[in-house]
Amino acid sequence: MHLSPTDRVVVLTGAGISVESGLLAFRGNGGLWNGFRVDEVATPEAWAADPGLVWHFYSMRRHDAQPALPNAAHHALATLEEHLGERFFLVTQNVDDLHEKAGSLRVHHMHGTLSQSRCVRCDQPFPDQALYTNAASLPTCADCGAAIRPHIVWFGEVPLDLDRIFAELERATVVIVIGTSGAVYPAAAFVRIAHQRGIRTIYIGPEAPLNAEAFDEILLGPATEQVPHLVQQLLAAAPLS
Ligand code: BV8
Ligand code: ZN
Repeated sequence: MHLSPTDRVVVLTGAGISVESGLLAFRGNGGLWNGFRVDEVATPEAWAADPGLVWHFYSMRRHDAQPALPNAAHHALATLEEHLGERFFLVTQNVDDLHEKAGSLRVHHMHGTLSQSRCVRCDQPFPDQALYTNAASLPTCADCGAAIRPHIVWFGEVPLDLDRIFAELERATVVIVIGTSGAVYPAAAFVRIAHQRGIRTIYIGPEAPLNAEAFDEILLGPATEQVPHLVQQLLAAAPLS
């Protein structure tokens, strides 16, 4: 399929797009992160109970994400953004910065980012690549003294940018979902909104997601193969009519 000059594309990515860059996905390896169950360390309750453990978990992921390089799928999406401009909207569930490293300029991290922290009281995210692995010296806010936490949306917390995301889903003509199991809401519901609007919905990944019924097309395969191929098709010049 090729795009018309009025098509608007929304892309949602998940952990699967970063797998070929060496970053672990959430499921598939028993839902464990180096021995941690994500829903045990990625919740406000876990933070209240043991902030040292939570900072250890996120410091490990910061450490893994820093040297990681974007792959052909990230680059293909940066190319799509370049061609479509404001008719392209990228929202990611990922907290790594591989889309940015590939050159994507407008990346909406609905679940926050590893490369930022924020004071639990001042609530203003700031760039932070530090690793906090000593529970006895966790970071506190220079302005108010309260605890500094990862700028991550945990289970039970409200995702970021939802108003903008829903607005873009209402005016999209194509929704493409890449590398996400469809296990977590509200992200897993985005494709249903698109499907109910009767617009084109495409999934890319090695296996069908849990919300497979909402997709017109499921392109089975790894992101680095399927995404560049799909972007090439989308950008191919429309056949002379
Ligand atoms: C909220 C940051 C209220 C943390 C994350 C019961 C029923 C339904 C829902 C709920 C429920 N109980 C609680 C809820 C709500 C809960 C939820 O959905 N829980 C699930 C577990 C049941 N959701 C929340 O709490 C959310 N908040 O609901 O607030 C609200 C809602 C709306 C409006 C107002 C208020 C907040 C959830 C955010 C949690 N934070 N991330 C961190 O990163 O540490 S979630 C985390 O898991 C990811 O960000 C992602 O969103 C999610 C799923 O991960 P995926 O990206 O899908 O990765 P996964 O491993 O699952 O799948 C990988 C996929 O890649 C696979 O499909 C695989 O096939 C594919 N793949 C593998 N290799 C490749 C590949 N694809 C392509 N190429 C490859 N090479
Ligand atoms: Zn503060």
